[in-house]
Amino acid sequence: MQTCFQVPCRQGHTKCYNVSDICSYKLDKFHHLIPCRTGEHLQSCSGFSCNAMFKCNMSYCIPWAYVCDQKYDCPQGDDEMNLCKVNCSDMFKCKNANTCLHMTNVCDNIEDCPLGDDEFLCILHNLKCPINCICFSFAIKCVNLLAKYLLKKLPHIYVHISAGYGVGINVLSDVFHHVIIIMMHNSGIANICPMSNKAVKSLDFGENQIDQMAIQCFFLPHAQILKLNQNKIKTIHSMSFHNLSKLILLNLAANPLISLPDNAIVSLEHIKVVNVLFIWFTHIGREVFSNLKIDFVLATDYHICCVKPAESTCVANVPWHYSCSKLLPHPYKMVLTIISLFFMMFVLLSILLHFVIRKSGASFSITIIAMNVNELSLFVYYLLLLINDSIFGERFPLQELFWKAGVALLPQYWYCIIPFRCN
Ligand SMILES: [Ca+2]
Ligand SMILES: [Ca+2]
Repeated sequence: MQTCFQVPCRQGHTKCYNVSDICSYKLDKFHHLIPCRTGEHLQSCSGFSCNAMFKCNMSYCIPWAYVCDQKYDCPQGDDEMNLCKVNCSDMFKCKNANTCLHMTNVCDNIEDCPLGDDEFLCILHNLKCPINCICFSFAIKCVNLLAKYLLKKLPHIYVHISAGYGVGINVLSDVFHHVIIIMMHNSGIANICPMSNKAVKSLDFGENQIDQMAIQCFFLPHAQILKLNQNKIKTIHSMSFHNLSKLILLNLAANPLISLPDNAIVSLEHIKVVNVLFIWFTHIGREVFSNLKIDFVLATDYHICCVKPAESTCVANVPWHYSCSKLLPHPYKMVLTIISLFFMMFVLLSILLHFVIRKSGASFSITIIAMNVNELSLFVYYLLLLINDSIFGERFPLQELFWKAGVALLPQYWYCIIPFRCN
């Protein structure tokens, strides 16, 4: 059993306090009173004088940090009373504190306020807003900006540039080091690779002329939103979206993309929303979303909904008659095959019987045989579907367009187009 060498909080208890803790009010990180949780060390303090602490009226002592912190610490609340109504007349009042600073302490490169707010806006002091831009505090918005007006580093954290002339992606590394939100849509940008910035969280490069997504294009370790919609991107490489580990939203809508390979976005471990609206893919990798916890897939082409994770929402609805697994949906395949076989046998038998017990003229024979051959051709058509189904198997939904355009369908195509039989 632990022996108490100091003053025990309660008689017979092991919890103790030092003599220096007497009448000293302190809270731990859970806002519990220490060292004696029930305050035995704060009794009989009315006549106690405080050493470098604030003395509550007729009571214990509290650290100065607890004074005017908008929480009542003294028994009568005098730590949050009159002395907190400080009015710094002709002086600078610090945020969340009762400190008044002389104006010579403001913007002197020394943080005098507890939160450093006396130095916060000084970086904008004497800063000239570039021509064709509007500046407000740390925000800058430019229209028809010429690159020659961006010659020095600027401290803005919100940057909106539209229709810039000669203003390339290099502004991120050369000018706006501290940018957190950058909007450069419709700025005539043709190339964004390589792009590096450690601060930026949201990037909008929509409606530009970007056509290439190079390997290892980005180094944006804090980026959460990346908009590349309405560009001219045709191909995404397997490592195009590396070093975007915090990305939550990727917008690729309305790009002339045709392929989304297996490893296109798997490195985006925090991705929640993928926007591929107005893109019609000819190839989608079955594993394109593997191990990703996507919430929303925004798509126009419903084929991508066939590979989304089960728990995520896909905006394009898969048509009711369409199977996400095979060309011939499993429950109907056997029934269709049996019916087709039955009709084939029936038709063959009908032709055979007609030859065996023929009683009518030649024209009637031709009509009967032609009708039966026509019926037989439908069975051949179904047979071709069955063969293709076994060739593509589970991959069919992702290769439907390839199938429609490829040799696999050619026999069916000619088979359909000659007698105008198929839709
Ligand atoms: Ca307080
Ligand atoms: Ca200062």
